[in-house]
Amino acid sequence: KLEPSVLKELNEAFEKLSTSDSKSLLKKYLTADVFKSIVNKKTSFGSTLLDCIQSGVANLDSSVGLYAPDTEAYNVFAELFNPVIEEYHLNFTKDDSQPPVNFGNTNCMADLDPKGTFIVSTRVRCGRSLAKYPLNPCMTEEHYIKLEEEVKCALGNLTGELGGDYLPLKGMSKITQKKLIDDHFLFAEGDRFLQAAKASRFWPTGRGIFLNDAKTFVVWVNEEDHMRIISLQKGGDLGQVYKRFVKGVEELGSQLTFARDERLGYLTFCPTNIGTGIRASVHIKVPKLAADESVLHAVAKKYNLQVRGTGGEHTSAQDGVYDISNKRRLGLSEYDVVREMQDGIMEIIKEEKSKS
Ligand code: ADP
Ligand code: CIR
Repeated sequence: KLEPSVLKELNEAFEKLSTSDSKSLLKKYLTADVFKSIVNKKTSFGSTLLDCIQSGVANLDSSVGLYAPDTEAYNVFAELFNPVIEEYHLNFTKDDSQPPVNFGNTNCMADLDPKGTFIVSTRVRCGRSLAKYPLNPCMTEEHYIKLEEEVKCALGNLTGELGGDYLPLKGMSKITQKKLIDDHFLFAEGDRFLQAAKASRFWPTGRGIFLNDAKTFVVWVNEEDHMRIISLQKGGDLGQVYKRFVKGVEELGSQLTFARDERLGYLTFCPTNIGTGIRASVHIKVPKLAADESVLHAVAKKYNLQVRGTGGEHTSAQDGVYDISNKRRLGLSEYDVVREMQDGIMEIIKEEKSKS
């Protein structure tokens, strides 16, 4: 049932990947046996294995290299997704299940740096898909337009601290766009990993950003995921950031139905974002630990944290500012995910202070 041309491309892709020196999880887990067992499968959306792996094959420097072209792909291509998920989310096995949603007591998150010595800013975001729309590679131009309209309407109902304006990317001046990116509010453009995954079709149609008046609550529409819900502010007060985040997610969740799987939790385009969808990060300066970046990475790993550059994923640090966040988002509750980041950052600050 697979078109011969797709099968040919898949065989070539597998050959390219397996003879490469790619360090991606895709290469590690797409063994000859797994390939053989899933190469002919298709989801009811018509997605093939090629749709899952094409980004990692085109970009051999991918760390993961795998995307879910539709929510069914997690199941249909489970033999590949499961081991990738297990390693990325630090031991979430195929027999494990995401616990029920639990944001916990929002008063329990702290100010991680009350004197403002280390932390420049704090951000908590989650990825969400809307259950009634397909994911990026299966979306039509009309889907993008309708989804944007629906989310815009929900955002328009936010009031008080969360109230603000939606700015579509279409028609936005390059100057405004660049400023929003430089200020860390807006997603970047032209991500080659997403482009190769067919996630950037019809760009900029349907894409945009919502900002509350204080610019502390942000929602991205139709970038990598249907929605990214974000709370951020200067300094290290994770307590304030988390409270606002939970409020925003709950208010939007009362108006929109998010795609959720019983075992895998919230479903997103990238398998690294499933479960809670949460990445809680600080922009932090730890010059002593970062004197040798491999030391910083090793310390972060000890606390289940991930280090990124100042401009986000696949960027480098500017002026010694690193983005450090929780790595896993699946297998533990929302509260525990953010606690993992809080506890780890406190330890990192302790280690920085103790270095002479
Ligand atoms: P995501 O967080 O959505 O997975 P990125 O890693 O690309 O995606 O980051 C998106 C944007 O968020 C980038 O501009 C990045 O600099 C910004 N960002 C991440 N963490 C923080 C933070 N703690 N404070 C300010 N900006 C941040
Ligand atoms: C990659 O594989 O490098 C890209 N597709 C992005 C993967 C997401 N990375 C992450 O650590 N969350």
